[in-house]
Amino acid sequence: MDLKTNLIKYVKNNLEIKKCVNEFNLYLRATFLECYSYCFVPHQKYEDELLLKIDSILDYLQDELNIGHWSEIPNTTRQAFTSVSFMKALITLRRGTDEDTIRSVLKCVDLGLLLGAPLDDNHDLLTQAASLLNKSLSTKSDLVENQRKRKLPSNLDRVVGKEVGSLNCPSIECFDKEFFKPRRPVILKDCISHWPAVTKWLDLNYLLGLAGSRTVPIEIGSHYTDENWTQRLMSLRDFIHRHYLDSSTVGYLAQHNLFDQIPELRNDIRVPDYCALSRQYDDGDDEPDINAWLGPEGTVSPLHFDPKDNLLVQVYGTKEIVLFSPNDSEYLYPHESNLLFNTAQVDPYRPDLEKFPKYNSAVAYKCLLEAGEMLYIPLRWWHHVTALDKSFSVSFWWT
Ligand SMILES: O=C(O)CCC(=O)C(=O)O
Repeated sequence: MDLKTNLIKYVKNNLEIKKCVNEFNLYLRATFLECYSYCFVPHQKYEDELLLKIDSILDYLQDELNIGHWSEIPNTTRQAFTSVSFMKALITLRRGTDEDTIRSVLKCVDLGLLLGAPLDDNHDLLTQAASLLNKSLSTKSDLVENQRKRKLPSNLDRVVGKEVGSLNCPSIECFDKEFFKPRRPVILKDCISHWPAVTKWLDLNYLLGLAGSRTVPIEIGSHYTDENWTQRLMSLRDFIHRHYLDSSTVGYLAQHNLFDQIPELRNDIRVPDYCALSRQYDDGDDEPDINAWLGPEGTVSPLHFDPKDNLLVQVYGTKEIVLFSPNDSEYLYPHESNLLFNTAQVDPYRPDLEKFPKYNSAVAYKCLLEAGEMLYIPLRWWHHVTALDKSFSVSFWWT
């Protein structure tokens, strides 16, 4: 059976794909319906013309997605992007199924996953489509050497502060009483030895085989407050070759929910039991927000805080981390802009005391987070994170 027929088999309710027509003006509506009927009731071959048309709909939607803050974009617009990306995949596959075409279709499906939103009745449509397309690509050209030798020296002794304590896999009750309730950071050891990721992810060829052709967002530049910092979409393979194995231009796959995008990788990790604890009375059982952080030595996440409790798990590599309590916020000089209100102006490694004199009153906590360990970062605690070598971390934000 051909790829297109297989993709169509994932559609549980094809009327839902059409529902997004309400998003469009008369002209786009007619264009959409033409493409739709071609996908589901194919008659003649005129893919090139239809591809131009479907691209015009995607361009229109992309403009809509770029207006205003991401959180204010209606879900229906994002769902429309999902439907149209899927249709573009179907139309493109009518042209042929050589490797280059499949790669371009996979890119289109990944953009649908990154910018769109799951449909209600066809929730896994794009995830399943991406997985099928990925499997049909050969991976023989991928083999790379797993070089992880280079390690930067730690600069933690530049920061005057207290060491964060550590415990070997404490009980949930102990963690709750000693750390979660009082909101105290701690390193938890020996909690992830059962994760398949601990061994599997050390082999880059495993990651490349599973996800080398998948499109992921990469932060380029030393850190997100830097002037030259930018974000780019690229295949995981290109990221690994250009910014990970060769780290002359630092690139960071940072704070990305890779595990919803590529569920095969989700099978390699487990949600820590500590995430069952809740500060809320009603819904303590939501899945945490799970994010991947993959990068070479030298990635820096500047001093910032997040609104949720966090377990930052170090699958491999070492990170050095400096933390401050929320009580010290005024000594850290948060940026005044709305966008960076949770990011400090002070750099704890090089504090400019003339500009930021109150920093002298801040109390720093610091630690090295090694492979196999997780750091509990209580909500609103400030943290500054530097990777000393090639590193893969997974963060679990919850409550
Ligand atoms: O590992 C990093 O670079 C930053 C992690 C982080 O900021 C987080 O998990 O909230």
